[in-house]
Amino acid sequence: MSDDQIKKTLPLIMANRRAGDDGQEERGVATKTRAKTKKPSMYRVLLMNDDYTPMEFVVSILMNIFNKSPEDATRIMLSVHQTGIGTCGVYTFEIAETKVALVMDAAKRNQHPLQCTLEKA
Ligand code: TYC
Repeated sequence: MSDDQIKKTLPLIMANRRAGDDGQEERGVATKTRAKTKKPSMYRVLLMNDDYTPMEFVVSILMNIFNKSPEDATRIMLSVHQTGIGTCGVYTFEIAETKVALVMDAAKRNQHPLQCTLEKA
């Protein structure tokens, strides 16, 4: 670039900088950051004790639907057996609702009276 070209171009560059512009065409993209999503409400999925559902069935439910290890599944099942109720996990509403439906469906298909519900965490 010649000295003459620099003299002509520099004032334009400075004007663009003052305007907060990089000299490129505007595209209407919002660049201000702001929280656009709210934290979703969370729901506890609860398992109820009963006198008839086999312990092994409850452990398999906790492993297969709630992705628990055999050790955690056994611990949760025994806690429900001893106290009457226990938490399988805490999820967003749609996931909690789906897991409750999967448990109730498996219990029904296997003719066990196992009950599973959700509550707001
Ligand atoms: N109480 C059941 C039994 O003795 C076992 C059981 C545990 C059932 C947890 C339901 O959510 C439950 N076979």
